[in-house]
Amino acid sequence: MNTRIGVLALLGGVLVAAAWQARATAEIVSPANRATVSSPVKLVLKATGVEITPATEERAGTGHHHLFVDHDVTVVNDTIPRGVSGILHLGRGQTEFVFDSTTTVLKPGSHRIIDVVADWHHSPLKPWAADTVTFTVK
Ligand SMILES: [Cu+2]
Repeated sequence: MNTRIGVLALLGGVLVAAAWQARATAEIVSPANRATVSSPVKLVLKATGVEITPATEERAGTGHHHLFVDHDVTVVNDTIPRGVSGILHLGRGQTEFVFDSTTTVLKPGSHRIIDVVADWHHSPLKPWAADTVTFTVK
């Protein structure tokens, strides 16, 4: 392959990757924004334009949910860190998460959860596929 075609193919690949990511959306279906809920809180997530898979699935078009629980999001071009309190990788491809004594109990009061879909590198899709809800636990 000559160099010029190689460069064009590479650019084409980058554009294709960006195109699928641009169609991806994320939504926190439940709890509803500003809802008052009881513990244990069950979070239900939805995504469109991206296949939610385990983080071990290393291919374009896939990603997994990340939850920032009462935690600000990390820098836009950075990968989402692991082992940080308040940042959860749903790396098995989960689309539901229950906050209970086996995970994290949400104390009574106001909470904010931000869902961010990222690829197998744990890099947020570009543009971001993310959603935020604020709710109150009784
Ligand atoms: Cu991750």
